[in-house]
Amino acid sequence: MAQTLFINARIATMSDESGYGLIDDAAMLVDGRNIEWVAPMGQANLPKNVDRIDCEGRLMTPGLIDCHSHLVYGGNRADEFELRLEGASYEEIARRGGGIVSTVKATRAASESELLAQTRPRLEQLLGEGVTTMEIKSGYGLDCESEIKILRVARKLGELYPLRIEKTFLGAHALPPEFFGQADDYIELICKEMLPKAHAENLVDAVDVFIESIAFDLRQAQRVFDIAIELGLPIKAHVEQLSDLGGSVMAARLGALSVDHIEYLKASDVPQLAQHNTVAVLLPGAFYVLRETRHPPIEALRLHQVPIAIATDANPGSSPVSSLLLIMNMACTLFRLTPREALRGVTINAAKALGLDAVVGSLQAGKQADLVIWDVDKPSELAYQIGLNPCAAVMQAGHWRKPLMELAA
Ligand code: DI6
Ligand code: FE
Repeated sequence: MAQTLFINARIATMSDESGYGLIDDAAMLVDGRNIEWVAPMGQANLPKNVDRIDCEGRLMTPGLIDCHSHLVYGGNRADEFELRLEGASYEEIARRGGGIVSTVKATRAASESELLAQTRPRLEQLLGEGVTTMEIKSGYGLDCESEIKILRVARKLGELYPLRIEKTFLGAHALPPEFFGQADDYIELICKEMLPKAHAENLVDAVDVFIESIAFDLRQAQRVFDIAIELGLPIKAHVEQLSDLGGSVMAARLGALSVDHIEYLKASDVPQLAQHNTVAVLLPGAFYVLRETRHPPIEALRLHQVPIAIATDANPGSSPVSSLLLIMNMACTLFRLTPREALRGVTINAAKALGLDAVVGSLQAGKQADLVIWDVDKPSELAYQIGLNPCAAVMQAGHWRKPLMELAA
């Protein structure tokens, strides 16, 4: 099996409890798909006759992980963006058939190959920034066939590009127009047909529900989660984004991998996340676009040592964002996360939010060799710069995705 030896790297291993796990002058051996060892240069026994990459002091981090996205959708909402800035309200736009319903229409109308073509540029942007694992949700189809179409496109992207895609079923994202006034009937359809069918096609790695006054209530969410748990699928939830319905506590008690958004989560409910090992996923892109002013309970999350992840929430309405580096900056500037928390949020804690932390998210022996080499000296530079992409090389599962020709010793 091919071996690659990295030397003279500053490695943010992200393998300790709360820091960067920084080794200033490090070597690392990759054997096949996995990391064999990581060690300070002075203590390493450097093998001969292997591919040797001199990082010349550059920073190496784990491959980045975007643990919450709605990347696959049809059309865009630029017109709505323009209308809103010209004074139209969200309700007016919705009445004119805009908003989420317009994305559902465009997504239903698009063929699988059209959806794929429309998603590629967004994914390629993320790949260019060193993303090696990506979660993609359904939720703009809202009927059996269209939800399955989105999940097939997500799977296809994972076959076409060298990255890992985690597929999340979010049939309970919004009420489709044809079910107006019949939310319980739509939930019934999800439980009886949509989710079981998608699962039978092996298209579901996790199940998500949007719990909110404009989406689904606790009782409806519980029905979907009951089926997910019956099928052995992990759950997660969009919760406390616009109001506090108690969705975070409910999802955590059911063992949710993550609760996402949580601007309206009460600090007094945070211990329940800690108790159930649930990750808090913060989405500063949606906070920014919606000009939200209420902050997630960051101090309480820190106090109770709840792992914090951050993600793009890439979607055409509230977060038309295809840059995880920008999200790191936003998390620091808008939520006052530290650069260290931001990097943990797109590596080890994002891996936890996907239940993949035994495999990816940090650079340590036995984990998959997903890594990025950056043209920077210090990890804080990744969150600090806006609009600069210092990604110099990417390896995924031991294969060069973006090779380091110029760095080869
Ligand atoms: N929360 C959001 O902000 C988006 N979905 C969700 O669950 C909005 C989706 C859209 O406007 O298209
Ligand atoms: Fe979302």
